[in-house]
Amino acid sequence: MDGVVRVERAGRQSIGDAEFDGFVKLRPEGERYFACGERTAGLEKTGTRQVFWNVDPPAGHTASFNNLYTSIPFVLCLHEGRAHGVFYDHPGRIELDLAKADPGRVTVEASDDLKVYVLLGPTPAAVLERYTALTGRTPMPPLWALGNQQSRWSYMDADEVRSIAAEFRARSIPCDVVYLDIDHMDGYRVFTWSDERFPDPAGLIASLREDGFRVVTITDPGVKVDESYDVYVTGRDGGFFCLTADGEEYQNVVWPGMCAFPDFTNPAVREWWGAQHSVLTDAGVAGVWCDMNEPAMFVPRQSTMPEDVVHPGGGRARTHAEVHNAYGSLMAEAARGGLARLRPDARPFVISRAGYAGLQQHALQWTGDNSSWWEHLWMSMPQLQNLGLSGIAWSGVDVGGFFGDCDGELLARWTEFGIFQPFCRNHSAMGTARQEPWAFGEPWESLCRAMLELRMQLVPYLYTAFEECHRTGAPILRPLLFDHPDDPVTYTADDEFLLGSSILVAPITRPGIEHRYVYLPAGSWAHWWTGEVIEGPAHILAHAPLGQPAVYVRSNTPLPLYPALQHTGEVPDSLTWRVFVGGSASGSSSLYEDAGDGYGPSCRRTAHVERDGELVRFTLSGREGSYVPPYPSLVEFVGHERVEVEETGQALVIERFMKNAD
Ligand code: MIG
Repeated sequence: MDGVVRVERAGRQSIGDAEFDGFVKLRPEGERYFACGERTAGLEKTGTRQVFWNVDPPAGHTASFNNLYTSIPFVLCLHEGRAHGVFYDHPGRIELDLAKADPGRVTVEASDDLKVYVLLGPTPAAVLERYTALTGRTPMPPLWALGNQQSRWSYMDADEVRSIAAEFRARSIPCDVVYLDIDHMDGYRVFTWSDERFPDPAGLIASLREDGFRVVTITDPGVKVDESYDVYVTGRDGGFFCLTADGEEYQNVVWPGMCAFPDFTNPAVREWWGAQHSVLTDAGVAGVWCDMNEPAMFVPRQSTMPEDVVHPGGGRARTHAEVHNAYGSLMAEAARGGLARLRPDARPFVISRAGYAGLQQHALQWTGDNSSWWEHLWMSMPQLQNLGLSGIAWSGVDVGGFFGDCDGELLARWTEFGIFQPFCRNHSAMGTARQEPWAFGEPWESLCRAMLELRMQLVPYLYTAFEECHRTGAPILRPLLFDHPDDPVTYTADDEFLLGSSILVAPITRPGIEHRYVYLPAGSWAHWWTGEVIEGPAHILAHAPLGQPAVYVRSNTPLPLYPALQHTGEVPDSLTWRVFVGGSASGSSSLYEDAGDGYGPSCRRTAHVERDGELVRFTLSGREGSYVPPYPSLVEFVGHERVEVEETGQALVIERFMKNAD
């Protein structure tokens, strides 16, 4: 593969900008490290030791926790503005010392099966393109997956689900998806429905669908040991479960009680597991949520599978120690394959908690059980940025926090952040305060509504960013350093981020304050709420009262926006290119559109703004590709400068021109 070089186990080698002595990477002074997958603490990982071993961490993980649910042993290295990546490929335990023990070295501990690859730069974008060429790209999501999503452990029965959905519509709060957690099942038996609580899942899901909702259900890997349960019996008879070192079926306790665990390393097991999803798709379930797939065990408390458990693998047996970190990805792969076979015309939607490098091919990742703490709102930013730098671009944290009690201000601020996540879902644990957008009354409900409306406006912009990611591996929510590797100030600016390359977001993550420091890198930045233009690089103090998060857009760069729909199934009456006018630089952006699901035709247009003194020239290219969206395009100019607008694009209708000339 072009630009991907395997490192030899022994001997001195230089590969692009990187120098190795065997698997020891020699560190030039000043080289800095990022990525490493799902982490706590800040963006930069220079001078740390990183452990790669998937666990279900105890509740309330803090910055002192190292490894969480997924393991992606990939490091983005930056030195003097040039980037390269190093991928340590082995699905067992890996530990990396990133110049902690010795500032001159990066060292690795792993089994003999380890392979090491260098991904050449020189830009972070080139590194990510190569890394995802090697480990796989994020598939295109169905458009509905970009909408707002609502979950709770658990909405207990069909009536509660109906009433939650009805509240969203009655209160005009956008929502596309409702989740069913483990209580939809019969005694937590995976691929079953509770007769009492969900007597008619197909009827329920069909009526929600008429209101524009999709339903996603949870699945866990543990299969209840029960002679009268088909999934268990067929799994056992097929030899599909993991074994003890003595060759017995390996069993442990999870939600259903004593369980057996599928050996997802075996392709036949993945196929069998995938086929079980018909119980869900027959009822109209739109996607699946793979939980507990580290895998998590209850005995001993919060443990994982013992290392000597055997994965027969359909011929090539391996110990659990050898494949541990891959278990979650393999479960997600089985789910995705099942959905793709059961519904070949629909894009599969799979969420996973656990996984290994390459998980992005199979599923999006949510970051598991965070807490309703301001600290965890803060942590979400570096966490998602490092995931994005590690190939996992489709990601999100539980909005409002999972454990503990949220409150109105925390939910409002979390939603101000959450709408900029590639995956935007509010989820919370049993026994905690309810945190649906209306749970805390006013003004919080209106603040959440306004933010979710903004999310819906951003859908065309986000969808285009997803398509770029799908094609090139570029993260959607990305650190500033991804676009500005020449500017070392961006290396530490981890409490703000870019969404695509045109929008910068700097959330407030403390209660009671409405100002914060923001770093704007090179370029000309317009404030979303006032249109005021600031030339970067600049350190500024932003005023961000509730309802007006600090959001900046590259000026003269057209942003494609929808009206604020209630769900993505509504057909917008138009698409608007909003241009924040300011500065002299020109700007371009593209728009990707298709039917929003399936694998049919698509189209792309490019919008371009040029400045010529007071003149603003907007041009819109014709469509490349045969998809024709069912709505016209408009252009809207926002700004404080005195400008003249020249109309040159053919398909262009200028509807609004907000000129604030005085
Ligand atoms: O042991 O299914 O991270 O999102 O709500 C807890 C119940 C199991 C953990 C998941 C969480 C989910 C919960 N699950």
